[in-house]
Amino acid sequence: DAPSLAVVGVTGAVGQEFLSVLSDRSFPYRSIKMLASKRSAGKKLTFEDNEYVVEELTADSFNGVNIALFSAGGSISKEFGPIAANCGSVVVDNSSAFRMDDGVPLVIPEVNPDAMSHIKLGSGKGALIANPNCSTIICLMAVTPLHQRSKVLRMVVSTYQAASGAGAAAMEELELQTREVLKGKKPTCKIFKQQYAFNLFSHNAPVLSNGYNEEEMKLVKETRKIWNDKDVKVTATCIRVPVMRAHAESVNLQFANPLDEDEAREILKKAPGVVVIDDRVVNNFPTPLEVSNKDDVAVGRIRRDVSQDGNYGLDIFICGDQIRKGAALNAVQIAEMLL
Ligand code: 2RA
Repeated sequence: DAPSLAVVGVTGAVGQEFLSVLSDRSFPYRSIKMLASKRSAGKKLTFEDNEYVVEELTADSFNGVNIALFSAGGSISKEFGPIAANCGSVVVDNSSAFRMDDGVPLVIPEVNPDAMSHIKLGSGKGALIANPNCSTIICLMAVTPLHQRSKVLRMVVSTYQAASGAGAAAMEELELQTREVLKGKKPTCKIFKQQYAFNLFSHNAPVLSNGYNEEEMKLVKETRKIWNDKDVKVTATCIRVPVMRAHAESVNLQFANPLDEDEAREILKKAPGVVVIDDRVVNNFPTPLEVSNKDDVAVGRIRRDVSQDGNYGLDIFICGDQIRKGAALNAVQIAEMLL
């Protein structure tokens, strides 16, 4: 029979998108618990014509829960993910807390479904499954089908990341700043220390001793884990841009064997969860607005890398909705694989 669900962090941007995706995809459930911090407990919300009261997340929240979707930050996942798993729940965690842990599958259903094939609902045994970082999901949705045809030796990624990746408050601040700047007023800078409207800046994640920020190293490490390829060379530069909810990524690829652009385009046209927007004549290529609130990742600017010999290199440009496929949709698709 249908599983009992829990949504942890239900009042956040991704938590709300979990509910939208569950409903859009008619995900079957026997019951659903809306969980959030003490601050949000008591709030009422309507889901599929039923009214729910948000409950405070506690160690007792997971009794009888079969699948728990988490998106409440790494510290909440670290504290309550194992508690839920020990209660027998299968946890799908959108935070970075467990992504690189051995034994925790890091899954994009269209890319590496086998990584979680050993996890079964109803076995009574709980489990942790990690949702990859949004920029990793969006990138690998397009690159993996190419990698499966001709092994990628090196990938260079430049990201243009939306406000939504920093949460609903960042989206609100981007809008507020835009209005303020247009009125000639000093922009309110609470979420980011600098002006965001009409500006862009290096991603706000902490910078590590090697000069990369955590967001860039997620792309490097998660790609190697998802592809189960510890040798693939990946480098990344992640930038925050004044766009609401969809990331854009420029990707340069070096292959072990030749892969020409026409073949690449045909592969991508057939790739699950991918749409090709690549019309040079009218200069029509993926944009964040075009993919916002949609499931598919869009790819274009597919061209041979002229800096490499023959057909050993390709450049492509990818856009994907950060809240949807970059987080909530991917997590719900993982949950669907448990049914
Ligand atoms: C960002 N990837 O866009 C992060 C969100 N998880 O900032």
